[in-house]
Amino acid sequence: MEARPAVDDAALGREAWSVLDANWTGSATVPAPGLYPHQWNWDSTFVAIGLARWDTRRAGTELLSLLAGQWSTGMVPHIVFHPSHSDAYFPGPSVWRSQDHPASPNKAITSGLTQPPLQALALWWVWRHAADRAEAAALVRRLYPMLVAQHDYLATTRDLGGGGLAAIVHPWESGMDDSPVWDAPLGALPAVRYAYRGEELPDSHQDRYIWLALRYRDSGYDGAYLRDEHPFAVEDPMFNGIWLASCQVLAELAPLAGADPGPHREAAERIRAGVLERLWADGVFRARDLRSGRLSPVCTVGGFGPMLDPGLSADRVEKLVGVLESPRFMGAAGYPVPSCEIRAPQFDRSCYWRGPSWVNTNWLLRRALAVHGLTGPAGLLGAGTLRLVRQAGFRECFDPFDGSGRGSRDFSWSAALTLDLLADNVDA
Ligand code: 9WN
Repeated sequence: MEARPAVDDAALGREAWSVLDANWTGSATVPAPGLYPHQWNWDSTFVAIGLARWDTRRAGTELLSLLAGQWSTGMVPHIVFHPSHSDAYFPGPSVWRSQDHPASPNKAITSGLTQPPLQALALWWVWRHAADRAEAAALVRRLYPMLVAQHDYLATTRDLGGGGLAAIVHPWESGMDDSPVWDAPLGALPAVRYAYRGEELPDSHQDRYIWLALRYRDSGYDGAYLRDEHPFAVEDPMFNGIWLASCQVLAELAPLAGADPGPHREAAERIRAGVLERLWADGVFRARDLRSGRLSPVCTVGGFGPMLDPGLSADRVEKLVGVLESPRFMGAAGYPVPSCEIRAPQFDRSCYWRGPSWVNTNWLLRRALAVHGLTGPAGLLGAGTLRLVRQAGFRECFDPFDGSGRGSRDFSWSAALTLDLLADNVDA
């Protein structure tokens, strides 16, 4: 464990603000200095959640700048590029070539993939916690039609399995890039080589990531190609759990925008039926590979995503909480919540989404517990997360056994969500 002086809440909050200020471009917060110099979809959205109680205007600017990258199909891209750093991250604009696509926005350069649709939940969080109610209501009116378009895109173009769920077409769309859940679908791809930064690398997941992105780009980011030919299509429980929760809060926000909440409630019911019918197996939710028809054998933090649904039945919640608190996850770790079940052969305590704990998934699980009235476990999860950042700093992720920091330093969502957790309010 890295030595770091323990800090009190006020000092921790000040440190969080200084990270967010250093990573602020004037219209968005980049995930971390150096490694990630652009605006990422769910990173920015977690930042807006963290800012919600403290700065309505800046939270709104964060969401608006992300949605300035929205395509006319409704797709909200996973990266909005910062024009002056275009070569600083690979794959950059020259790989995605968004400007060549008629549906991409004129004023933003973006990737061609999306990430979990968390924006409606963030908007609701801002609206719910805003000190300035009028400003928040104006933000809701402005963003609502964009979020409706995003949800329509998922319901039409991404329901590749025909069961009411959205499929991701690349591991990057999950936000959990190297999760062992993608090992089987990636392993089923043909052996591919891509000269990464001029070097000929052995066949690796990185080659496959780029190969998949290029195939989709070369189809013209075409929906029919995704349905009929694209070799990676997975129904992920976290992506769909976030979508379900976003539909539910859009129903609450709709009247503020003068719209009918009914279609959002119906969408939530369809997704709930889909996750129960297609993703539930052996007491947890598992990702479904649409190309092989198989459910993932590995149980990961993503499997708790549908617990964000307040309508999930008490018996399923009880089973999920049993798994979460068991030695498969929190019961055998010193810190919450390992990203992969500890007993799985693929578990690796130090490798990104294959074992380490992350502040954003902890926040989502804390919220999931809170919506089911489980304030005790939710409070423990929040406190364990604060212990991580107090001891190791605002790192990208953390060793779940000893709490030491991994990946980037000064990571924005770790700082922003700390601000939310410091409010010490287990909120449903
Ligand atoms: C690819 C920015 C992003 C996060 C993801 C995380 C990582 C990118 C990468 O960084 O993904 O999108 O280069 O590996 O896995 O969750 O949004 O922080």
